[in-house]
Amino acid sequence: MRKELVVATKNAKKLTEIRQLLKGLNFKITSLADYPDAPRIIENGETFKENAVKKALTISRYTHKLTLGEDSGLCVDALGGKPGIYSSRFAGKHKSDLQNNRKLLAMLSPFKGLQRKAGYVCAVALADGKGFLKVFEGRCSGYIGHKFKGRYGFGYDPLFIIPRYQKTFAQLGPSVKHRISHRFRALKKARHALVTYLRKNP
Ligand code: ITT
Repeated sequence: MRKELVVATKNAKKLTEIRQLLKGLNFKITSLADYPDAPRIIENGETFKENAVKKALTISRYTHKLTLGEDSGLCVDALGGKPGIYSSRFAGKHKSDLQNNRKLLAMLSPFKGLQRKAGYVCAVALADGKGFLKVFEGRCSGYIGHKFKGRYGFGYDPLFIIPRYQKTFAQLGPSVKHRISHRFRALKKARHALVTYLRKNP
């Protein structure tokens, strides 16, 4: 039987990306959708890494299974790193990606060109029933466009432009995003730890 890896997320689009990026590993990947009574995760860390560890620990303590916590977000230079760890609730609790993106565009309206530099950050933590194992981070830089472009991805992807392509992640789609994204970079490191874990815990 394949070992289970619980991804401690409620974000279906993030989960799809994680599943695609962990393809080929011999895990049955589940998520919080499979654990509707799991405890609420208190995301009160001050960094992406702290929040990723909180997600992994809270859920692994409940499921007693190997768990992956992922915390990610967009950091915009001109906004002093905002929205950062508050990326999913930038426009307020329960607001949509569209509302978050509109708020970002409004706040960046005085800024031009290189002043619109930004980076995505992704932290991935692993924990099992016995406790915390490891945490990894990946980053990806770009800048914020003036208009929504493209239909792939989620979150801030329609505004996040990759300089090398002069296109947004939402235009480039998964074939490019999954080769250079913050999530790809963090999961590439986590993949090694997962392979080792499988070897030691068959
Ligand atoms: P979980 O906590 O349940 O995993 P969440 O969406 O609240 O779901 P985060 O707290 O990690 O997750 O916030 C991530 C937000 O950062 C996400 O909702 C987007 O707004 C933004 N974000 C992160 N990665 C992104 C990506 O690859 N493309 C676009 N936006 C991204």
